[in-house]
Amino acid sequence: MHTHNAPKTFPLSRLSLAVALISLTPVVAAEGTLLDPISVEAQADKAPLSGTSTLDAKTVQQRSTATDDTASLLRDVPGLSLNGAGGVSSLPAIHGLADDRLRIKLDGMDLIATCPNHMNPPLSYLDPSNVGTLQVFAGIAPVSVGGDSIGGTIIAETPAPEFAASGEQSFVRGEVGASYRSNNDARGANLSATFANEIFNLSYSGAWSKADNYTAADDFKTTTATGRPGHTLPLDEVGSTAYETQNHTLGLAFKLGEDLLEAKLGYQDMPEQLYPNQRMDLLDNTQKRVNLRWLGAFDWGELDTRVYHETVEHHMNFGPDRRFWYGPNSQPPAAAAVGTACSPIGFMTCASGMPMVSESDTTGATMKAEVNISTEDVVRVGTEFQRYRLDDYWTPSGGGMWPGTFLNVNDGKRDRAAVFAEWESQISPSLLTLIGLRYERVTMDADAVQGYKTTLPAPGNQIAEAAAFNAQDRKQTDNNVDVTLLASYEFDANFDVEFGMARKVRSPNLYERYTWSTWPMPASMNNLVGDGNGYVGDIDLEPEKAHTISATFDWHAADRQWELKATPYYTRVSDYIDAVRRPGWAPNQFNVLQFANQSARLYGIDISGRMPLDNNDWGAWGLKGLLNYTDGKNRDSDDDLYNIMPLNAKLTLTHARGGWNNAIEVVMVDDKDDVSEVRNEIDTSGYTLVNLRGSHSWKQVRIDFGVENLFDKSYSLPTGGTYTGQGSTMQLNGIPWGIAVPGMGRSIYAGVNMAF
Ligand SMILES: [Cu+2]
Repeated sequence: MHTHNAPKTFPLSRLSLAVALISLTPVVAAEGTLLDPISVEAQADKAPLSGTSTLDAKTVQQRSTATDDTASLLRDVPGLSLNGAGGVSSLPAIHGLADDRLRIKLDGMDLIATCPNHMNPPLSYLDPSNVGTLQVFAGIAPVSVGGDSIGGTIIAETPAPEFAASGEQSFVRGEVGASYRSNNDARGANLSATFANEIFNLSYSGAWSKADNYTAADDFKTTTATGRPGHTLPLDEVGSTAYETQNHTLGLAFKLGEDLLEAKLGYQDMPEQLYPNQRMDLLDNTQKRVNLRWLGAFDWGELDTRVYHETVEHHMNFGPDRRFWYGPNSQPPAAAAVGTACSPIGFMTCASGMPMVSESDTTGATMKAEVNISTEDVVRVGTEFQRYRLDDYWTPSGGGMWPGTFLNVNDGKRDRAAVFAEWESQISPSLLTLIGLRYERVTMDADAVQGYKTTLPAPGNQIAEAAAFNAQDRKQTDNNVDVTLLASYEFDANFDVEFGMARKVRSPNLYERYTWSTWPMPASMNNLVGDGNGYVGDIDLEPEKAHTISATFDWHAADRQWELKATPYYTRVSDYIDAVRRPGWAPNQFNVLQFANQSARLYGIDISGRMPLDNNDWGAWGLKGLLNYTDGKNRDSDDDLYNIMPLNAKLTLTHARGGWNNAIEVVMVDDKDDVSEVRNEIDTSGYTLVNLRGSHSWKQVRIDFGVENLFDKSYSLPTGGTYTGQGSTMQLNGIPWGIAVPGMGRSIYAGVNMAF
């Protein structure tokens, strides 16, 4: 296989603190077999230093059958956890920092979630079956892969274009696959096809998936998991967790000597993604993107140039579980369409719906040069531009939400311009250093707003608050400077240390600065974290500034047959954007909160290791382990930070023999009792889950199967937010408070992939 792309365009393989690289596309190797991804092996010998960890690709391949949520493929990365959201949109958190605090790039594009609940984060546009590589900088991300973020970086790429080897014939290749998961009746199908000769590559990949609501474990029935007495959903069914989505990518690439010219078109049509921890459901998301790239090779190094454009149209309203709430034994009328007005009938109450629209337009350009100054020194310089426009508006419906259109963010503007330089130096055979500097200017603005009503009387003080917002100067310019210092030292063949320190800055997003209404109904529509509260923005928010120190201690066999890594870290964030109370705040209920700059600190440690156990007649046996601990505090209020994953560990027994790759996983999570008081975050109990995974590969076919949550253990998601998936969600406290989102009960999955 010829990949022009993978390791070459990613220059930091020699040094990068706590990098995990996952390569999970079942790429078709030259012989036409479904082998392990080539780039993992290529990466392994290019990653001699300790902090670079490469996940076992087979494990992750198996996982891609078990999920439609690409972020969940990262579950085994040390230091990473997932904040629950919709079924295909969970938000990765690295060392306690999530969402916009991380830099997440998809094929080099910095995509922005266009939704007041961030329902469409970057990884939701990538189907697991179309992932080429996923790279995680869990420690300190170099300035060349960071920017406008204070935590780690995730770099997701679709498969790199392949070309026929010199003198060889053109080829057509592809793969088709299907999967099924029992718990939520999730069905998926994927297809990819490539035609290529020596200089030209045309590729298509598409995937579709659909799932019903999932169910919690059996014994949840006795505790009324979903907390709505009389509701006709079975008591173990977790409301508002169904989804359906399809993603398509069309690629064209030309290999011109050592240069690569690439065009990728992406399209997503997501008709439905319901949300168990938001008050609204995604009822349509359409994304279109164009991405052009030129990768040029020169005597002095290489130049990577990219321009991209993306449009998103995002619609929310009530999905089926919110639209009606029932008396005993009632059923929803078949004819009731979402969005139409209706009135109470008998026991049944019917919500009139609330249409919400978010539209955005993103244009970006990046240029990055890697210059080989000498055999020991590499310099990377680059520049990035991004222009983002957002309209967020809610057309009239009933219940006080009329007669006009509510402008939540009106012509929001967020523009970034950045330059960076970094110098990587092999000072001695055992010492490698990297220093980087980045300057970024973020300019933001928004136009005047109005509520549903512009004449008195109007609910929620909307007229006065709109007037106050409109009277303010709304333009903001932030000048952000990032600095990173990294060093790696190889003590001997069995022990390496990497050390890093960084200053990183993130400007607020448009929802944090420009949402303006304290009326509980609109405020509760603006919620980026899934805790059920309402949020109000502040134009004068300052950018978050994080100072981090981190190290990785890496003990290993000379050939890495076994290894043990520990990464402790400490981050202090000034002007951390947290929430503070507003008048009327009370415990044990949902509240309207105000975004505010606070001081925060996070620290913790990740420990990971693996070792071979035995190689006998039954196959090769091994053990892998992972432990994560994070503690986060607001230093101003002494409150705990929201959505910090409690102490957790995972032990995996692995087995390989012939085409077989199998695993038994034990996932252990501690009680969550360090919770955010201001957000009335919910405690969750500890739990242990067991998963079984199996896989067999033949020459052209691979099957994956397994059981997740084998013992059907009932548990609540520690970072899944608050359950708001049913009922009268328009009233801030019209739904019961204090229920965490239940985790999925036992699920059996199976999938097949066939190469042609
Ligand atoms: Cu949304």
